[in-house]
Amino acid sequence: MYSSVAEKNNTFDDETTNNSTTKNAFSLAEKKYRLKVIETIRVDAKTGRRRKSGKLVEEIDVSETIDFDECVGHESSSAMRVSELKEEEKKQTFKAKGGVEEVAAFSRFANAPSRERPRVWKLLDHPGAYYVQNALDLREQRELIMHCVKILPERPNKTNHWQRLGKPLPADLYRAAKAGLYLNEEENGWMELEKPPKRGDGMESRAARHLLRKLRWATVGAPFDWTKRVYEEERAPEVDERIKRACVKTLEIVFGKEAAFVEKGEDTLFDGQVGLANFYAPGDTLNGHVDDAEMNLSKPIASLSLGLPAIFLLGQKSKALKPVTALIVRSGDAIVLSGESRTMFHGVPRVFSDGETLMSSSKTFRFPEALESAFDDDDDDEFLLNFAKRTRINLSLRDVR
Ligand SMILES: O=C(O)CCC(=O)C(=O)O
Repeated sequence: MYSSVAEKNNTFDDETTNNSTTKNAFSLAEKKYRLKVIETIRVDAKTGRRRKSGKLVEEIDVSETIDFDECVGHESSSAMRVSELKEEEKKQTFKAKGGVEEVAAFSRFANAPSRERPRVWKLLDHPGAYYVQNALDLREQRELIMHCVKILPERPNKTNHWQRLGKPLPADLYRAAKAGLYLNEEENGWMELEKPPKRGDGMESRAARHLLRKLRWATVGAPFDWTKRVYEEERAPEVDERIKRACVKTLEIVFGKEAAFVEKGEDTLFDGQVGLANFYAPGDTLNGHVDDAEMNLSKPIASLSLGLPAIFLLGQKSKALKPVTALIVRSGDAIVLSGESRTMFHGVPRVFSDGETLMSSSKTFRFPEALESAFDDDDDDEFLLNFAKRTRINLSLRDVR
């Protein structure tokens, strides 16, 4: 039930000290928010036999998560809106990065309705980490979703399917899924079936629609070798301009348009040569890990959320350490990890389905209605929207040099 969208070699659930294994702060937080499905049992009155009668989703307590949609206008204990910081704090925050540019970056969005304007939150317990609300407008979100679903599963980008099959899927997974085609493994192509497949004949798992639903990750730019934990730079295709623009825009919102990311005395601009798209179905998880395979850890990571809402956990440099902050991440928002936070543990213990309600907090999580209306009425957009409403996509871009 709980599949890991991207298997990270550096993930482990417990930390062992003095021969005793103790649950650490990060694993406990993951456990708290994971989807737990309880099987309900019915006892047959006549025979006394116990039968599985259904499934229930256990409620989780989200009272300790930070939901930025509820933070507007007041401070939360561990997050602070950058534009609301006092002047003195602002100077400290942007010491090497130039508060002036930050203000300029905001002024570019001054004409947008306030609900759609980007807002930057500084995560006080994780130095260098920022949450950017409304980093992407609706048009950008739709375009990126379209790119992730139609283009990223294609060669030369690596995917979980390529890794599992030892070779790439035939071209045009999206078109094949839309047309209801099936994988013909012998000819490495797509084929039509005259009759719908029978249950258990193995063909269901070869349906292009099934394969699209089971897409879990795709590389952006240079593919990552999960075994050796290195980027295969010699095979590097260019990062798509749309993805690069969206990530650079996010970094500009946080650090300012002209900002050089001054770390360790070097002036270096973000280049964003490699990235990853993660695709999550509701209930999928990404285990806690640190993104430490890049050569240059002084550069920030921009990480964009699209589609379904989720819980993102940000811990410390060891899984044992507190605090671990739980954020509700929504479509169009972004997380920036820079400085100290760049090597802090993070993960995704929960992705919500569209319309999922938590009775205890009277909260309903949704695929955003406004985003739905950014899709057209034609066949193509309808298919895409249908997929997007059942998926969370995370797009991240980083520097390896
Ligand atoms: O899905 C997310 O928000 C986090 C993704 C992530 O941590 C990663 O790809 O390394």
